[in-house]
Amino acid sequence: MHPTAHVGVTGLAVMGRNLARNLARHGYTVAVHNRTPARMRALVTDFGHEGTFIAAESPVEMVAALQRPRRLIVMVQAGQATDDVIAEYAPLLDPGDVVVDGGNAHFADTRRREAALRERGIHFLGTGISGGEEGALDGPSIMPGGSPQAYQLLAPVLNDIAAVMPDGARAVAHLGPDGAGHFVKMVHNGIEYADMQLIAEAYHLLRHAAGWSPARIAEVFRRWNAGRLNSYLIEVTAEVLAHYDADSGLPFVDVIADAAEQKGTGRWTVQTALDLGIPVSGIAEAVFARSLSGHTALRATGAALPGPAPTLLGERDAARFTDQVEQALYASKVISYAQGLHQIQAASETYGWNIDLATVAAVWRAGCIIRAAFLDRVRDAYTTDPALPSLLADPGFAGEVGAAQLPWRLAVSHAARDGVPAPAFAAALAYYDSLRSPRLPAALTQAQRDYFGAHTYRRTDRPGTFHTRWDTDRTELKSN
Ligand code: NBP
Repeated sequence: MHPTAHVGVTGLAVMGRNLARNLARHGYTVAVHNRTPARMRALVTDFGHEGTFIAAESPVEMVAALQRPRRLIVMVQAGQATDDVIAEYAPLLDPGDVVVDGGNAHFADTRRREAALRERGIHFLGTGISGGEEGALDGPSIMPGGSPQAYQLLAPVLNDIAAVMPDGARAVAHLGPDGAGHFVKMVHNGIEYADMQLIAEAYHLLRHAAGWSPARIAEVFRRWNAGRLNSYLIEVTAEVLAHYDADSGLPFVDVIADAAEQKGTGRWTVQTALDLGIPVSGIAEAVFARSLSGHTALRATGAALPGPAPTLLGERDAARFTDQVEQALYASKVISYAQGLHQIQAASETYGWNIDLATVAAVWRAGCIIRAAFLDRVRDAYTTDPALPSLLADPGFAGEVGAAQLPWRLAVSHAARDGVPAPAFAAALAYYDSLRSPRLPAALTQAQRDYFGAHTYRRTDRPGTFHTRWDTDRTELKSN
């Protein structure tokens, strides 16, 4: 086999197949391989007319087909499958070749794989790809992490196939070394969970409070989509809510079982945030809400628990409430981005990645699931001050969230009063109030810890670490 392929793609399920087609449509000669060859053959048969594919029946054929330095994109299931594929290819590759893992790998795995391949002189680019199968075909948001040399080898290719951003730039940028790209993609997914949960809570509140049909609420989302909430997820929500089930004639959302599933990246975001000590309560509530929804037996038991009698708002009050919900949704969305970006900032410091948050916000503006108009402003905030300690430290966002606080509080209190669960709205508001509180009850918590565990405490009036002998009321200075 002549080495004529510019790039190879192995793993041709929905993502790999569409990414290979995207590459071929951009004029690249693409060598394609899949463990089960039928998938590879189907791709060449069905889409061969879209560009130049080289059918590789084995990893050996794949490697032989690639121009040097070889560029191999792995698009298989995250976890063991990715390790298996790397183990299969690594002995066949040469120093200077580059392996791109485009799957949803855990960033710790990416760090491990990058280090192992570096030992052999092989570059490794751990690359988050967002946008689902449609994005993979038409232009995803691409979040690569690896050495600058590895990125340089792939940059022109990734640039060609990435989504086009509103200002004409491409939704791809080198985010940092080893696990940086997959970490950013993981947090992207965590924010996606929060975004979706907040939207779901807004819908649920409107349905309960106003008694409106899903189709009428779809109109509200359409209107919101023309304003500051403009985003792919709000657009999708309007489409879904306006959709009727062809069989039953019922609103589509009413015939779907209310048990949400998850693949794991949201959970990883929360687990990692716990390890880093970063509060991502909005994202965590979204993950927990999905989990709780799936506990069918538990929910059946809970169905008998008492709650308040629901109240239905009249038209004028419902219109006012809709505005409150919009404000609550926007403010809570800003909080979940603030939390996610804080997590990226913390990981960047821990792992020495030097991630630029303006660049992160920029590559999320197109192609990916959380693409939203307001990301232009998030990018601008971090361009103005790359060391911004929080999105809420930006005067523009602080002003908007502050202006939304009263309606936000009214929406959350309405939910509590009427017994409609709105955990992500409430968590976001509690985070906001915690940030602005001059004193938190953590002082009491620390005193309790010292009481039962001699865990010591610091004082507000003098330096040092202290322990109080609570039986004798004697305070000891433990360290300065
Ligand atoms: P899947 O995640 O469903 O993986 C299926 C692919 O992995 C098939 O090509 C399969 O080969 C291959 N594979 C497996 Br499973 N075990 C293997 C092994 N031991 N050796 C070689 N190949 C193996 O595919 P996907 O949904 O296209 O996603 C691909 C990657 O992209 C995943 O990491 C996913 O997390 C990520 N991702 C997916 C989406 C999405 O919307 N689906 C979005 C963003 C990122 P076979 O055909 O022989 O079984």
